[in-house]
Order: sequence, then structure tokens, then C-alpha cells
Amino acid sequence: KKGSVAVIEYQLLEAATNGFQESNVLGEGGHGRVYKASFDEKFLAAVKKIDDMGVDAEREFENEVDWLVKIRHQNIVSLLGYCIHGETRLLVYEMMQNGSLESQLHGPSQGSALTWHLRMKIAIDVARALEYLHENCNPPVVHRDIKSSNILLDSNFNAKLSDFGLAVTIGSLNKNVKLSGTLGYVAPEYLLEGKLTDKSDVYAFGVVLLELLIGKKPLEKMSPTRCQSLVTWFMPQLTDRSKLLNIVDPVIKGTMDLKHLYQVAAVTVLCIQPEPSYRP
Ligand code: ACK
Repeated sequence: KKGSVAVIEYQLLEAATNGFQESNVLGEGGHGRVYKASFDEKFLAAVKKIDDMGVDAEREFENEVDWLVKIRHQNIVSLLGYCIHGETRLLVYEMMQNGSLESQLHGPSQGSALTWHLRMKIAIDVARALEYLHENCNPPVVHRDIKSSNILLDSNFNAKLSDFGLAVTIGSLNKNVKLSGTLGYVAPEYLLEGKLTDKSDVYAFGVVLLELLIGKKPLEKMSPTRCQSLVTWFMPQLTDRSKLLNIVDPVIKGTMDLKHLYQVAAVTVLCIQPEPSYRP
């Protein structure tokens, strides 16, 4: 039924995925595999099957269902139903034919399907989802795990935000909240001081914008010497305001060349690493 979340029978999901057959696997997620499910050979859905029910997985499953029952937006992946079967938990989502932004950017196609126009559209779609969570939900919802693998693309490359397992309302947070998120996307003030606001999502969104722009993953493996030379070059610029302006100015004026911009982007992302020696 449109707009509602159903409790679905396990046998139905088993049949729709050909008994969770290997050939139906769409990909591997944090806590489980995602399968393609076809109902009546017409309607397609994606089924996430969580078998390893640790405490974290259970909490995230409940959080995901709680949020997605309440949250409805054209740029947020719809939860169609769920199933609790012994130790196994299953989540049924609308099908996103073009997979994640991460696999589009960093998979075999290396972003070749993504024109600049599409990249811009994806950025706007994600911004709309965030605007909805931060401005239209009361109290505001912080997603806490914005990253390219949690941005899914439908058959027309409309982008939708997924995975609300870590989402929280700002009001409900206390100082002891467990540090969560993905390295490379975590805002420095959250990483270093545990300070979480809706701006943590905005920071992670900024990293996604960099990914769309430079086609590289944050913290993608770099040789230690390259890291060191980039950091050595970048650190004095960060601590000296006039030098920092020297970097930002050409970006604003549009005179910075791509190689230089890439260096700045790479080092900015590098600086988010928790190793003390890399902290800005
Ligand atoms: O990058 P992918 O191809 O797209 O591989 C990952 C994998 O499952 C683990 O998250 C894919 N995936 C997740 N949710 C969906 C969905 N609703 N529709 C299609 N693929 C999905 C994701």
C-alpha cells in the first residue's frame, strides 16, 4: 500500500529472492547482504538481510524502521516493509536500479555514467533530503552517516538518502552518545570534541561534494611520502590566516587550476584522520 510500511512474511521474501540465491545479491552492506526481490515478476524491491544480529545491528535495525516509518521524502529511500524471522531481520526497500553513488564513482565505470549535469543534480537531491531532515522535521534529525555509499540512485539517477540506522534527533543527544559515522566524512568538531549538530551532516555532505568533483574517495590510499609532503605543505597554510586566504582566494575567483584544487581537497580530507600527527 502506498505510504505505509508492511510487516512481510518471511516465506514471501524467500520466494521473491529465489531463496536468497547468490545470483540475486545486489551488494554487501554494513550488517548484511542486499538482494534483488521480484514480486509477481513485475514489481522489484531490494531486501536487506541481517543475519549477524549483534547488539549494534539490532539497535540499528530498530532505529532504521522507527525513522523510515515516520520519514517520507522524494529524496529519501522508502521502506516498504520489514520482517522479523527468528534471529534474522529483513528490510524491504524501493528498488534503486543504479546502486550507490559510491559504486558509480569508484566502481568499474569510474563515474563515466555521471555527467557534470547529473553530478549537480545528485548534489541538489541530497541537499533537499538534508534540508528536509534539518529544517522540516521537528525536532531536527541528524543522519550521522552521510557518505557516497548511503546515497542511492534510481533508474533515472534520482538520488535518495538511505541508512537511518545511526540517525538521531538533536534534542535527544547527550554528551555520552557513542561516536559514530565513517572516517573521512566525520566532522572534525565531532571527532575531536564529540560535538554533534546538524552541521555534522553538512560537513559530510561537503566531503560528498568533493567526491563528486574530484572522483576520489576520502582517505583513499596514498603513499606515506605523498601524504607527508601534502601535509607538510598544507599545515603552515592552515595555521596562518593570510596563507589560508591565499589558497581560498583563487578558488573563489575561479583562477585555481584543477591540480591545485585537487591538492587542497585531498589534504583537507586527509586532515580529518584521527592520527594525532595529521590533525590540523
Ligand atoms: O553500491 P551498490 O550496488 O548499491 O551495492 C550496495 C549494496 O546494496 C549494499 O548496500 C546496494 N543497495 C542497497 N540498497 C539498495 C536499493 N534499495 N536498491 C538497489 N540496490 C541497493 C548498494
